Formats: sequence, structure tokens, C-alpha cells
Amino acid sequence: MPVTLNTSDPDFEARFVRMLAGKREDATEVNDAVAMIIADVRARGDAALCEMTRRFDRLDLTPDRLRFSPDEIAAQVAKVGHEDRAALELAAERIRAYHAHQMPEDAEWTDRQGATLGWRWTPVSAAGLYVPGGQASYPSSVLMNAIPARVAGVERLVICVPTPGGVANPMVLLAAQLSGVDEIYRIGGAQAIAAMAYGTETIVAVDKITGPGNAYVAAAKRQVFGRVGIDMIAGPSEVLIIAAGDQHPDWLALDLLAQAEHDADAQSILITTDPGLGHAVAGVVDRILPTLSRARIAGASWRDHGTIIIVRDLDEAAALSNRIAPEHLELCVDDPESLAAQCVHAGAIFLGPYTPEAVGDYASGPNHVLPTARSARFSSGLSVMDFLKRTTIARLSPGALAAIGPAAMRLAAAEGLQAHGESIRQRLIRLNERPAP
Ligand code: HSO
Ligand code: ZN
Repeated sequence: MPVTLNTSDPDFEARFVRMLAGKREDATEVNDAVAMIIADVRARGDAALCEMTRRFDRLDLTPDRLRFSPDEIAAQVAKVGHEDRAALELAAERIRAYHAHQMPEDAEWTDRQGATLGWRWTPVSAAGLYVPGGQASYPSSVLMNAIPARVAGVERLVICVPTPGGVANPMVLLAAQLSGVDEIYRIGGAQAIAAMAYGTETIVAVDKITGPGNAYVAAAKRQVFGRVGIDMIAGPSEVLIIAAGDQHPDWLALDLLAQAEHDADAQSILITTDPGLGHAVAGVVDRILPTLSRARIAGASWRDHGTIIIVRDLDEAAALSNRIAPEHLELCVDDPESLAAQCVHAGAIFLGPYTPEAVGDYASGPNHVLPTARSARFSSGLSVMDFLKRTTIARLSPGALAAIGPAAMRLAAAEGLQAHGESIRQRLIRLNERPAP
């Protein structure tokens, strides 16, 4: 049974705070092992990669086979059926169109003093995307990571995906192909992150690494940060549904279960003004849960982290939502727009009964790589911005230097930086002697 809370109960605040503070991930200590793997890849390059792939993925590789050849990719991709391909193509196209809208504009203006100022956006040169192996090897995540990079203008796009026992996922390779990925390597784990960050004889280092992964991959991304950029360290996924009015309990139940089936650590929360609806949804969840192919995972998530909160009104719901700062927020209410305006801390918002989170996971267009574990309070989902850098631009006219320079000289003196001041003063002397036209 999930926890049921009611904001009218005297102990609500204490129980809600306990739920917020609850840590859903066990912080396994993997840092030391990962540090050794990274050091080994830096020291021995391809040889270390081949050895670890043999050990961890039971796959015998030589350096010339680290990378999928075009023929191998073609053979795998040919296994994908027509309807799966069409679905992936539709998703890719919608994700591409959405992210094209995200592209920011350069800016430039000249102020009253005659300083021309602005900024310019340019893409990182090379990005590496990690794709997990096994059950969480999602083709949709390949699209969500690779397409924003391509739209941003990244020149070289690399994927690392482990192939345990040598078994590749044809849909993952097709998603990579549709996204315009340039190189695909069959390596995984911390060693793949190390290879992309530092480079080996075969793999040229990238500038930015994105993508989900297990605890080892997450630790490796943390450790190579600084050498390269990273996106974020994603935790277990979560959904918050706010429901009121005439809603289908079974649709809401399925949306809660869609989250729960991801991971035993995933969290599904329903907030409703209607105790009857809360009760009905819980009943449908119990009925459907055992029928799911991932009943064990979904059951553990629902039992340990599932929560139903009864509130007095939607203002209260919005306030709680802002404290939870959910990764995904579904608003199944009569006027979702006005409620959405009040919900300011959320990774992604899904409005109305016909926008289940699952459609957003795949094909509505926005990114499904989103801030988890309440980090939507201060961060955003993956976007083209993650693959762009902003360079500031300044060009001062002689008049602008004359106007601004003395203040800069003053501050340089205050900071005891003589050459700073002098570099400005010399120019001003020259300007006084021979005023620029
Ligand atoms: N809900 C996941 C993304 C996903 N769902 C991939 C299905 N496949 C995290 O936002
Ligand atoms: Zn999902």
C-alpha cells in the first residue's frame, strides 16, 4: 500500500517533510573502483578498454573492433521492422523540430558610451553520448541526447553502448543513425566515460559527455567533470499527478504505474482534492499492477515510494508541487493552464487528460532527460543549450574607452594590479595627444 497523506491531518507537515527528505537511491561506494578504471584507461588506452570489455561484458575485442563498422550497423538496423522504424522516425522528427525552436539568438548592441557589446553562441566541437546496456538501453534516450546535439551544430557525435555477450540493440543503432551519430563504440561502464573524456589510440576525446548510466557511469561522469563538460547526474525518475474534477481513475493509475515500472526506486505521487478519486485510483493500481510484465519492479516502487496526498484545494496542490519540484508534473484538472502558471518548479509539465507523460517520454517533442530528486528547483532538462557555449563580445570606441577607462583604472589600483591600470592609462594618454577621429 502506498502512503496516503492528508493536508488536514495534524501530522501532515512532519510526514510530508519525511517523504521529501527520503533518499531513494542507495549511495553505493563506487568512487575508488571508478578512479582506478579511469587511471587504467588513461595509462593503457585501447588495451585497457579491450580487457575490461572482456571482463565486464564477456566480449573479446581487439582495438580495431571497438568501433561498429558501417556494415555491422547496416546489418543490425536491417533487423528493425517497418513499423518500429516509422515510429522512431516520427519521434526523431518531432524531437528535432522542438529543439530547433530552442536555438538561442546572438545579441549585439551599442550603448551610449560607444561600447558595442553582445554575445555569440557556438556549439561544442565533439560530444559523447552514453547509452546503457541491458534493460535500460532505451532507443528513445538516444534520440533525446543526440538530436539536441546535432541541432546545436555539434560537429562530431560519438556513442558508447555496451553489448554484453556481443548482443547489440538494433533499435538503439537505428536511433543513432537517425540522429546523425558519427561513431559508435561497443564499450560501456566507467571505462567508456574515461575513453570519451581522455581519448585512447582509437577514440578521440570529446568535449562534453551526456547520457544516463548506472552508479559506475555516474561516478565516472563526476570524476571526469572539468576535463570535459557533463549534462547532469540523473537519479531515479518521478512523476507527480495533480488531479481534480471528472477524471478517469484508470488513466491516472496507468500514468502512476508507467513511472513505477521504470525502477524500484522510481516514485509516483498523486495529489487530489477528491478523496474518492484517490481511493478509486489506488484500487485500479492494485488491480492492474500484477498484470504488468514488470510487476515486481513497479510493485516495489509503488509499495515503497508511492504516495497519495489529499488536499483542500488546487492552490494547496500547487504549493506542495513546488516543494516537491517533480521531474514530471501531470495536471489532470479542468483548467490546467492556470494551475501550470502556479507550478514553477518542475522539469516538464503535461497539461490535460490527453497528455500522458509516456507520450512525452517518446514523441511529443520536449526532452525526456529531466532534473530528478528535486533538482528542478534550480535546473532544467537537457536542451540545445547543453551543447552550446556563450562567448561575450565587446568592442570599445576611443570615446567609450575614454568614458569607461578611468573607472577601470581606479578599480585596478584598488586591487593592487598595476599593469591592469597602466594598460588602460597608456591608451588614454595616446588618445589625449592625438584624439581619434
Ligand atoms: N521516463 C523516463 C524516460 C523514458 N521513458 C524512456 C521511457 N523510455 C525519464 O524521463
Ligand atoms: Zn518513462
